[in-house]
Amino acid sequence: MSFETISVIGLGYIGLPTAAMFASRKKKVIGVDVNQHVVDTINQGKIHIVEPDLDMIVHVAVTEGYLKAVMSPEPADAFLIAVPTPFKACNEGGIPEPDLRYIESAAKAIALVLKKGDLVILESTSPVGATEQMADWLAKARADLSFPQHAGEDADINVAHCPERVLPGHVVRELVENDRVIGGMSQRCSERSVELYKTFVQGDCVITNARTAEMAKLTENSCRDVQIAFANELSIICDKLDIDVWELISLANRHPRINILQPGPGVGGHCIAVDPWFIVSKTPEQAQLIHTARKVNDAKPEWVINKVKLAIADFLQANPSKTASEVRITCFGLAFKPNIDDLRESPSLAIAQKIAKMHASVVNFVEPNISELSSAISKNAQLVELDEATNNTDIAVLLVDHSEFKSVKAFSLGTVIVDTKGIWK
Ligand code: SAJ
Repeated sequence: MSFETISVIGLGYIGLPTAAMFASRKKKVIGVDVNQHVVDTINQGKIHIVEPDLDMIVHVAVTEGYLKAVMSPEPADAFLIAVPTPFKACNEGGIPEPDLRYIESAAKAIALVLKKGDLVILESTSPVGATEQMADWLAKARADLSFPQHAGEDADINVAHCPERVLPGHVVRELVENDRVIGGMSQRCSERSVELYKTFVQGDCVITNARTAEMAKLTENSCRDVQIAFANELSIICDKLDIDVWELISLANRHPRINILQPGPGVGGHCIAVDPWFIVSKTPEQAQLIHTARKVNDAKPEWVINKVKLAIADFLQANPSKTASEVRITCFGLAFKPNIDDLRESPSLAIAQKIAKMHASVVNFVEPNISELSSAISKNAQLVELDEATNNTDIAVLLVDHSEFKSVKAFSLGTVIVDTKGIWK
């Protein structure tokens, strides 16, 4: 049976591009989101997130009638769940547990409209066992239908985990080109999922089971987290030993089997700093290295703040006529990585805010990808243009390697630079 109507639950950074890709292949797509503003924006043919090329695809999909957004699920042949899986708050130093409440409410909402033959795919990054848990929620809500955990290949409803793996900023291309891991709860679940994704995916769709698919996604992001932690630890060691870490890494990377990542102010975003905890919380005894990497990366912002404190002390020593409140500080970059406007879970933003909080006068923030600071961010801080900032600062704190910053040639004499990305060294 082919998929005439496809529903995507959660129209965020993954759900909306995925919905748009199906719609661009002339499938009827019903996007579902609990946020009225998101639904209205999409139905006007616009988007509420920043992602290159997505605005155009959504505009065409909506105006041609292939994509519409609604607030509660309607019947469809396939449902893709792309809702957030944050972790629950925990005490400092504790191990955060994943919070599956959005998956649970999505499952309960689609259960109402499920019919025999439908396919349900969990795309949200999830701890091992979440797909089985979701299938149990569905089964509880619909005793009249059979599910793969009980009926296997003969189930009325097929269920799979197919994790998204696209890089923000390159989502449209990566959705089409990346390989997909397809973790069905039965062989038939996997085969039906492959059939669905082949609507637009040009990469390979590789079949496995749901638990392995869940772990594959967590493994990818944990691997990156561990590698970044290695680079961050190196940067701290090199600082102590008075060695330029960026030169060191570029030398080591000349070895044919070495590829060290880049240090920075910490690890941000909603994936790499989150997903490893899903492994650690499930297997705390076994996941020693992954846990340590998380701690190393989470500790980096505090290390940067200490560097800024030392820079202020150095500046005051060199300028004894000045008081602390006269020191002009500028933080360059607030986003969680270069050339995007996304400030969520950004170590750079956290550092900049902490500096503003501890400083006795207003701190300048430069972030070329946003036009204003929200009131929550602007406490003791103001957004300034790059040119204005470089000429009027005593302490320059480089937090993100945005392209605009790479062309900065020089600061006034005496400016103390704290460069977390190695572009102004
Ligand atoms: N970072 C460094 N040094 C580096 C590379 C990155 O400090 O050498 C930092 C970045 O500045 C940022 C954080 O790590 O703060 C994460 O950035 P990222 O570009 O590594 O990854 P994300 O979070 O944008 O996207 C990741 C991707 N996963 C992998 O590359 C394994 C993407 O493919 C996933 O789909 C995405 O997580 C996700 O949604 O899980």
